[in-house]
Amino acid sequence: MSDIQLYSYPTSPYGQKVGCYLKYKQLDYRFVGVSPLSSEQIKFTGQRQVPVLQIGDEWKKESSELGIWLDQLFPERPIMPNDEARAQKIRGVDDWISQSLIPAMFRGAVEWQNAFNSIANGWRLARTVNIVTPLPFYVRLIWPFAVKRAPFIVRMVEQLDLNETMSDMMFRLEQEFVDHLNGQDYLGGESELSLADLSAFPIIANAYMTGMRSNHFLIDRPEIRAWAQRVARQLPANPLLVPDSFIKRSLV
Ligand SMILES: N[C@@H](CCC(=O)N[C@@H](CS)C(=O)NCC(=O)O)C(=O)O
Repeated sequence: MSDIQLYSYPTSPYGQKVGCYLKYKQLDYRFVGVSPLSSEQIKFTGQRQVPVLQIGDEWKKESSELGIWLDQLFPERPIMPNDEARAQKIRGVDDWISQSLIPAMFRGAVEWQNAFNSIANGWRLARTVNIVTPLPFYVRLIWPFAVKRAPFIVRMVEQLDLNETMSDMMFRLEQEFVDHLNGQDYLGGESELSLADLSAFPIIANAYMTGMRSNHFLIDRPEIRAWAQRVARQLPANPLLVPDSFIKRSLV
């Protein structure tokens, strides 16, 4: 029986990052869905932020720190380079993912480009959450509208430059992603996969793999799709935190 538990919403991009670290490192763990309404499953932490990782009697939060913690405890299949300069670079790319790429994805949930698609996607996400922590029907119904007002999402989106249009922002991020590859196979200009690739993978692949209605920005760019396929080949067929039946498309 595994002594590692990952507490998260299945839809949290930060939780999905940690899921990818665990899956790449081939560690046996238990996923515990956290109720977004009560957070009761993580009451023992005295706070509401997910993901939380518990190993034995110890728990920690902050997704990137969790990856580094896992690498220290389980050095097999490392995700951080030993070399300090390269590790710093990976941390820098990971910060860009957490502070630019993920908030941009949340902006899409707040600033609807196509109301029909956004509502359909919101209901799909509510169904995903409902699998692990059942939600009352009316909560599922209002989910796409409630997400628009969720305080942590509003706070995250407010940190972006909202004078930049959504399409300009997506175009800029696409270019920045390619720049972070620097013509090499993996982020940070690395020839081997690292924490940064595993952090970015679910953000890039989730909407595509779960069949969301969207433009699938980033993944449509050939260099980024080729990168996503390289990463996907090193992960199980379902690298996300959703049941296998939610996977509608494969990258490989
Ligand atoms: N910096 C944190 C961000 C985590 C985060 O924003 N989690 C969101 C879910 S995606 C959350 O728990 N929001 C609820 C809250 O903060 O009350 C990390 O990398 O783990």
